[in-house]
Amino acid sequence: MANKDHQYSFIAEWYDPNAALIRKYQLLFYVADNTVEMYDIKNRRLFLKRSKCDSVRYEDLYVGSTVNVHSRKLTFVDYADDFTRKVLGQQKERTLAMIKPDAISKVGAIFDMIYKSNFLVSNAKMVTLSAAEAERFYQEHVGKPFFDNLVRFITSGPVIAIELMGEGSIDNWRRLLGPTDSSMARSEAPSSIRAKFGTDKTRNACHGSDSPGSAERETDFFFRSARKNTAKLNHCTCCIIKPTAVKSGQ
Ligand code: 3AN
Repeated sequence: MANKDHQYSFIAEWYDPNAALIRKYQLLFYVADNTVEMYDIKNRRLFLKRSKCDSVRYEDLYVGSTVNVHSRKLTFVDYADDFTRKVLGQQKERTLAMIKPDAISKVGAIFDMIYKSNFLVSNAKMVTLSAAEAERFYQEHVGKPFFDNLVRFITSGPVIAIELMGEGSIDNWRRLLGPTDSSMARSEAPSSIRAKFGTDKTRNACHGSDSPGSAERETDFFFRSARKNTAKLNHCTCCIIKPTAVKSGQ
């Protein structure tokens, strides 16, 4: 929960369309009175005097978030101090959830479970992995007897990679997933995702990072690396869920 005495500090970027360049600011958010203050980093001067800004909320404070400050769309690209990094890094822990090819038709039910468990979805995309990418993603399993089968399965259709955020998100998502073996999940954790939508140890509906290190590697793999988007679908159209609907958890 947000502590009322805290102030959080971010490096924020704004694309200035007139100058056609990106301007960098330090943005401070004061929880006590929901005020914002900004400094122009290049010119080392106050840019925005501390003032009320209802469009920035505690929930919006994470790296990657986009906020509106007096009609200027700013993106937080990094924490600006160690306190913010430590406190928000913990409260807004990230993990990678991945809906596997066998559960793609259950995407609606899975997102419902995600929202009911109070995770925030900070990134999501559908992709079809190549064999080389799948081998890289599952590098810790290279050489295991189930490896070839796992790569064949995970590349057999599209997957949906989802970055989840929230305190304890790595452990909480794995608890919601249930045991690796879907039959064991049905006996030990009957309301888990794998119990409901999995078939066996390989076709087990969803993946979850198992440690902070894996979470960083796996979320970077899908969302912060140069990999191309490769969703291969026929007869499709584009639907955009607008920011207000996402922010209100719809
Ligand atoms: P989890 O996904 O529960 O963390 P890991 O990381 O041990 O499990 O394994 C990654 C994936 O490899 C699993 N989700 C599953 O699809 C597959 N896998 C793991 N162990 C086996 C096994 N013994 N037989 C078949 N597939 C397995």
